[in-house]
Amino acid sequence: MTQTSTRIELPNPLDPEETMSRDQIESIQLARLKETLAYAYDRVPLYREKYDTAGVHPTDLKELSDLAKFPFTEKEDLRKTYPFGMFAVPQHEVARLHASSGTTGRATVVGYTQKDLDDWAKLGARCLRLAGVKPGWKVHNAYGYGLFTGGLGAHAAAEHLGTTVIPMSGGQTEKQITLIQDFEPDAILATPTYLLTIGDAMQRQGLDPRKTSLKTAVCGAEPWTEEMRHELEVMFDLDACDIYGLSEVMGPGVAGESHETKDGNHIWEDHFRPEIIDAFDDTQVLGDGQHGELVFTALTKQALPIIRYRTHDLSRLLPGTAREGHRRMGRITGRSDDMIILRGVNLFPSQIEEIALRIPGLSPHFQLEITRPDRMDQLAVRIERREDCDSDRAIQAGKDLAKQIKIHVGSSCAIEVVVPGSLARSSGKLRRIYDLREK
Ligand code: DLL
Repeated sequence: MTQTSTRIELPNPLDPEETMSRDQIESIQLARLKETLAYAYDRVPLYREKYDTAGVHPTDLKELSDLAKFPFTEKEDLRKTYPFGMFAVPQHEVARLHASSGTTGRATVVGYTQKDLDDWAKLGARCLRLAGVKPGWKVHNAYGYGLFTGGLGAHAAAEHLGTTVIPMSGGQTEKQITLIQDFEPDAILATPTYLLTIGDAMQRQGLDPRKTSLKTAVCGAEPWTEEMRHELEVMFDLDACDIYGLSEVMGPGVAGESHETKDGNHIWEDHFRPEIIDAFDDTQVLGDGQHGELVFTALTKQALPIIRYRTHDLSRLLPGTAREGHRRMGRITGRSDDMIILRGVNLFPSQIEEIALRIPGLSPHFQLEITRPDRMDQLAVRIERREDCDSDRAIQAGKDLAKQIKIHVGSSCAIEVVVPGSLARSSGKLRRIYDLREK
């Protein structure tokens, strides 16, 4: 059977909450916050203990700013109560579990009631719609399926929007390429570094990623820069938009970016109340526009209420644009626990990505290695040259990179420009930092 090429424009209405004014959203937030605090206090012993110890009670919340009186929740709280100690509903009401493996310590387990799953799908769909994905499109989902929230979270979002989902999952790059060519998807959902891996593998096979059917990519789950957006957009000739989320707060879809404005993720504030705190002095809640650590309170979650969760993601809050009532978050510069402190200078992998991609001849494939010979921290940047850059030009590009890092970050480092294809490729969230210092 041959397919007709004419596409029917399917209805694609916004949720009414998407167009609410700031005042309307804040009044919803206040009502939901009151309910959430009381709900968590009544049902989760850890919240009750924390609030009793701090001398606060849910009824102390009279206005939104009173939220600052309540203690934070940390990943450690979920670990201490592993696996289900922070759940607020009996197990038979939990429709699904996810978990993050975490690099250290125990996994953190998160749970969802059916209503939580429905809300998650709805919010994820809002993100995809905002990114330009349309009902009726074919969507290739290359986020990993399984305990990671990326695969199933993005899957439900795409279904909710009314697309045809191709549940490819992460990895098996050759197969990804075959499916992209044979099924001709309109959009792809993948981490930015994995999309890069796919494009790179296509080029090595002599295929032109610009000739695929892909029009839109929705990328998230790891920090990426405007320079990387440009790289991916040129590589595939598509629009690449951001999507943000984290398991403890929900999963992908807490916030999403508009393909029209491409100016950062809008947080769905009818379901989440964000705050920015000073990452080094957590008693300070910062104003909009100021840089600090993102903290989220989920306003509607049943199975795992989460109040003032410290994300350790560094960003800032900005006024809404494409969805005026919902604030945006500035691009995440990094995680406070991913920050390399190099001889007193703070450095994030995203800064290296930004600088390197402005230097002709250097590719986005790089790793950072930190060592401590003679009790002095040393940073080495290992980066691949591009195919069209010969080794002489690569030497100069390496020197340029060292110079730019010195100027913009303030630290000196060793640069090794290596041949294309020699560094490990991403199949999901890419590990950039190799810290070889003895702990
Ligand atoms: O990564 C959820 C997700 C899946 C988001 C797919 C987007 C797309 P976790 O595994 O719990 O959940 O990791 C959450 O990933 O705290 C950030 O540090 C990072 N992160 C997620 N999205 C972005 C993004 C998923 N757009 C952690 N930009 C978060 C930068 C991101 N970092």
